[in-house]
Amino acid sequence: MNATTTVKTYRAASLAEALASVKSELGPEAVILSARQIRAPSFWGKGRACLEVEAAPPAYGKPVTEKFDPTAKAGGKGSMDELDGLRETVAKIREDIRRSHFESLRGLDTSEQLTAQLREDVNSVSSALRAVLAEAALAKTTGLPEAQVAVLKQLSENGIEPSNAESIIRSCEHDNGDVSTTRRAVARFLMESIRTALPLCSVTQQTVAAFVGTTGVGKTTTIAKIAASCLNAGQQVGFISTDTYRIGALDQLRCYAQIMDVPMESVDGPDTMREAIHRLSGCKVILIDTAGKSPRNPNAISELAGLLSRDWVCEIHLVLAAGIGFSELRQVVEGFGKLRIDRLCWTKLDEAISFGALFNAQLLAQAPLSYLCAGQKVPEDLEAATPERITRLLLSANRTKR
Ligand SMILES: Nc1nc2c(ncn2[C@@H]2O[C@H](COP(=O)(O)OP(=O)(O)OP(=O)(O)O)[C@@H](O)[C@H]2O)c(=O)[nH]1
Ligand SMILES: [Mg+2]
Repeated sequence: MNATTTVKTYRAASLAEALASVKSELGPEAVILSARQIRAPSFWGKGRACLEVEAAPPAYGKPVTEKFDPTAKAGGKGSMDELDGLRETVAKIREDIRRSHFESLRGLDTSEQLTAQLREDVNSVSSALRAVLAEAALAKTTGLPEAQVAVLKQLSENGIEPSNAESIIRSCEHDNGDVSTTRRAVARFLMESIRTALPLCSVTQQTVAAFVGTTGVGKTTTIAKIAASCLNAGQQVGFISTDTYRIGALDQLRCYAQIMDVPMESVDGPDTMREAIHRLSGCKVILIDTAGKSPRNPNAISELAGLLSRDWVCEIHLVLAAGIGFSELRQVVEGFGKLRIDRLCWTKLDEAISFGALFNAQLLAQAPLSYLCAGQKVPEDLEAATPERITRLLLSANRTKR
């Protein structure tokens, strides 16, 4: 063991042994300053591996409070009290950290374990600190009270665009309550502002619904799920596919049509569309599947608009995957907006880590939500959107934080 003025260095074969020496010499309140694995110097060369722990008596590093007179500068009694309060808090945090580390480090025998434990502790402290700083920054920029800032932060973390999240908080009736009171107020507000559409299985007149969106979002799969729900409700269903040039696309829908015994037509232009709808006139619900399009291709969208003439098509559902980011969402809503979107149909909720897009899209597209799909299984993974379910999703924690 080497001793300097206050800090002492202990070397031992294991951490437990080193800590025992620290405790017996400096007492149970000793402060552990560092611990590392070294090779003890030896006459024969590198020497054997051992642990080196630096420790100090409990008073080490404490501020010299007695001689410090803050009133000598500025602030008077108030700031002195504040400083005392701060000092107490810092001392308490340091004591908490020391205690928890002394106990948790006692059981660790190798420097790898020690390093891993310390890294974990540092990570958790720094993420807690980052969260506090983010809330403090939000409180400063918005001027909102603490409870509202906490809920605002949660809405933003769940993907609701920050300015939308702030509008939600400001639009709610608050009585400056705690976080749970604020959450309830936000939930009430969301329930009132989220608009959902009647599911197709409950339509009373013939309805022709087209499903549009980018490639691979789940249009065809969702159509099959909706068809099954309509058949279950006793509705006659028909399919129309406009995806005639892509290899396999027709077969995918045809396969569902055969399994469910649903009539299917394929069309390649406005004239054949009219004839197909006419041939399916016995069906209460006609579901049109379209090929995935890029919102940045205005020609493709115009072609689609020509095919989905409002003379025949009653509802256009924009199919969106729940994990979509805000800037992409804006592009998609803008691009497909030329078709005049009537409904927003959501897929891949099972893959999304946050659900704010559901709210952002409603604002951007000014259209109600129709369906929510959370899986690949046909027909099970489909539910009609309701304000209650969407509110619960919006107020749930971001999945990376669960
Ligand atoms: N995880 C998950 N996968 C889904 C969901 N809906 C559809 N899929 C899957 O997404 C993939 C694409 O689905 P499709 O229905 O072919 O998508 P599409 O929009 O018709 O694709 P294109 O016609 O090529 O534009 C398939 O593997 C589906 O099983 C969902 O809710 N969750
Ligand atoms: Mg498809």
